[in-house]
Amino acid sequence: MSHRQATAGPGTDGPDVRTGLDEHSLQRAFLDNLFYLQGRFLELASTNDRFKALAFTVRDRILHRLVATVKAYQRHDPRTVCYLSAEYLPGPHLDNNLLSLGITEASRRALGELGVDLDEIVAHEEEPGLGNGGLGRLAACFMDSLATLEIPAIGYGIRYEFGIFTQVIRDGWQHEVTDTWLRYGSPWEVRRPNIAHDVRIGGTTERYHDEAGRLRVRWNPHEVFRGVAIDTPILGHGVNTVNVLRLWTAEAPEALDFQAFNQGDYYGAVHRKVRSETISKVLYPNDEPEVGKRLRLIQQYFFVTCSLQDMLRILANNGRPVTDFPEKFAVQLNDTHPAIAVAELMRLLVDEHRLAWETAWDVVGRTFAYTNHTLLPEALETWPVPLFESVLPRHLEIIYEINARFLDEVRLRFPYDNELVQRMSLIDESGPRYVRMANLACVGSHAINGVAELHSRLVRENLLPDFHAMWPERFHNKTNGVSPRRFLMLGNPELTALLTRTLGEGWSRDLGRLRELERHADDPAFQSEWRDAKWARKRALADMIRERVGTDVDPNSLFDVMVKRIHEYKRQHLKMLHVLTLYHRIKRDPSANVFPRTCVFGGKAAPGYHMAKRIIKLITAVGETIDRDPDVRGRLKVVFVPNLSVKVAQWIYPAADLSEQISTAGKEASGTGNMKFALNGAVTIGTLDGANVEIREAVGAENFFLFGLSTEEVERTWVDGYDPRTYLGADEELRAVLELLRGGLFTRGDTEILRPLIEHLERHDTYRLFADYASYVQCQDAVERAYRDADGWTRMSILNTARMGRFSSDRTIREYAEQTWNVAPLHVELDAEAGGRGA
Ligand code: NBG
Repeated sequence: MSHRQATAGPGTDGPDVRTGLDEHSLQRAFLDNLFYLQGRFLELASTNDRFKALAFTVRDRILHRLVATVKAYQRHDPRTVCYLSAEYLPGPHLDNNLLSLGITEASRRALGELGVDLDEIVAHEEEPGLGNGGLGRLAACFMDSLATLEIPAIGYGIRYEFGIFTQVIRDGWQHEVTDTWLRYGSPWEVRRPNIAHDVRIGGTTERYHDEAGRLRVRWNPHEVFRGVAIDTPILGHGVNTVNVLRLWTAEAPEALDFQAFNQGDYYGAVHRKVRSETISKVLYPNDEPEVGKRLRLIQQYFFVTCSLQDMLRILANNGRPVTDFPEKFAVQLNDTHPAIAVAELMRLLVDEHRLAWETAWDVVGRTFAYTNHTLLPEALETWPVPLFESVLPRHLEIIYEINARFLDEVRLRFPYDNELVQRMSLIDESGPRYVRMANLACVGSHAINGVAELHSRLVRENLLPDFHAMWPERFHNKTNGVSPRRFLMLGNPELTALLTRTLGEGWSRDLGRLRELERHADDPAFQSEWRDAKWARKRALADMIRERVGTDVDPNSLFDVMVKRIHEYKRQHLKMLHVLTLYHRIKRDPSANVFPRTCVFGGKAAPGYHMAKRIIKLITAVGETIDRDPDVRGRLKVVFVPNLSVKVAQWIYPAADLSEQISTAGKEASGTGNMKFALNGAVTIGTLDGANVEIREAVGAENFFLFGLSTEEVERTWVDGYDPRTYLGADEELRAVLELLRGGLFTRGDTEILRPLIEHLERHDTYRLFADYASYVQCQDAVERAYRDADGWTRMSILNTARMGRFSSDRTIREYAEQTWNVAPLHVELDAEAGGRGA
């Protein structure tokens, strides 16, 4: 096939219409797509029509590079990273793809001539909310960095039809509305009906002897359905590499329908189809106990088996034996959600490819690496054995066999320790029996990592000490990072322009270059440009808040921001205790000199997490009361921005002066929002938790507001005993704040609404808010003093950005590539003949 055929479609008069990056080609392509793909012309086109026409224009250019990439991968057959993740939060694709292709301004001009506003089109895109928070967004940043670093990779996951719910605030409370990201279809997806794999569920197993007389196991499933691949291309920034995000959607196999149809069971066939499709229907919100969620286990197995079968297919296509699996693929388990992969690969290799157990186990051990993302005991996945057996009977047998061999090894190494054997067992037998997914992941992986220095140490010392004692060489740290393309360039055009003027082009791919900013930290002219950039973003956020929340915020006030999932360990309510302290000071003395502050909150609560929902109510209730209070209005403001998403967050990070990272020490594995804020020049107030520790080291203690107990001090409160009332007794301001809350002032006299929150704090205070309160308030007073000195604050802001280069996800991915995956970049050239001009 000639390249011309491949690049010039019908109705076009040259290859450039589909591949050209100049203004003219883009304009032609946009109009062509409007006309031939949607049957629309400009005057009648809706915003959605225009969005699609531009998206397809961009997609052509990306598919052009995808083809070049796949050809290169076929020619070189490189070792490939397979990232297994139940969640991805890529954000809207259009803006990022325009940026990666370097055609944002050309597109703006091309559309502008037609009277079409690029920003309006970009704002129209609905993002795939296929994740809960940090873990899913990290996976998306990793996909961005893998492509940008030209590393061959596939991101595997689930194409949920309904992603994370849409949050609406009604009467101050969170309500959940189903997500509709597919309402108009997604222009980025490429459906691959020929890439489909069978998925079996339930049933029984049976022993038999094969032709050679060897004992084998057959799985007779109760149900079979199918996973079909839907690819989303992920283009690297400024390179030609396009990797794919391959998400599986569940379908009924045609064969089954057909059989039922022949037997006259038409409705049965339809029901089976509907049941199959429910598997990839909806994303589970986290923070709720997993136990009993049969569908969730099926989802995990579903995407894992499809992905592993897909890797085996690729291996076979390349003419390589199954034993080459670990040479071809480095498979990363993003938390324990895909940990069933350890047993599934054993099943595929032993039962289907007929490898000997030992050979298969060697393949498995060289293939997988596991990342832990949480220390919260309630978030560690376990499955009740009866449930597990009913869904995956063969896997339970395999897990028993892995366990028997593994525990033999443990007994040999530590012969006198029976309790150790019980702790390390893949099966928890202390009460009702559970399968422990973290233990399975550890046993089946050659590398195990945490996501920040502190977290990795706590994983070694507190979470998995027995595994660390057994295999210290497997444990390591990979501190998280974030994509500077997504979280600096896209969200913060003014700062981006200033950085490019100062540093030259290309800094986002070599983020260490931000350090050169240090030279300008005290330069008044540069400081003034820096403040202008921040001001522009604060004004833009103020506009967004006016539009979405219907309230006015003053860009001259200190923007004090906390956006992340709502969780008690993250302590949004500690921030509220500070807000109430300021409120109390103003009420007590209306002439008190409090610097005007706008406290911006955002984040979703899991639908079943009632305390988190009450925290949202607390925030909105205080916000409303303040707005009604002439003493306080204009000096203190609390806003809750609904429905935090990647898209919304892109407006928020760049506008922040102060970043709130105030979790109880030892609870936040890493945090990545902390990095996004600091990269955009916000100064952090935070505890010594997660990656805060490393951020503080990087930016310098004098440019970071530290408060609160350390992890060790928090641990000591659990050993020595902790009584929140001691703190209450000793702190007059805290007492006053609690009285304010109790009195019903913020809930129009209703004293029941906030009671569970208050009572929990006074009786238990699991997350040690009272212990950290005084230190937090003092620290906030120091923040206020610092903020009054505009030059000093600007200097801190500049130094924060300047020293955040290490928190690019490019750095994280380089570390994984070199230390865990052993993969190398593969440069992709664009075929000149095919009409492309490489970026
Ligand atoms: C989250 C942690 C964050 C961390 C992200 C990404 C889960 C299970 N964990 O602290 O809470 O930044 O993972 O590593 O979502």
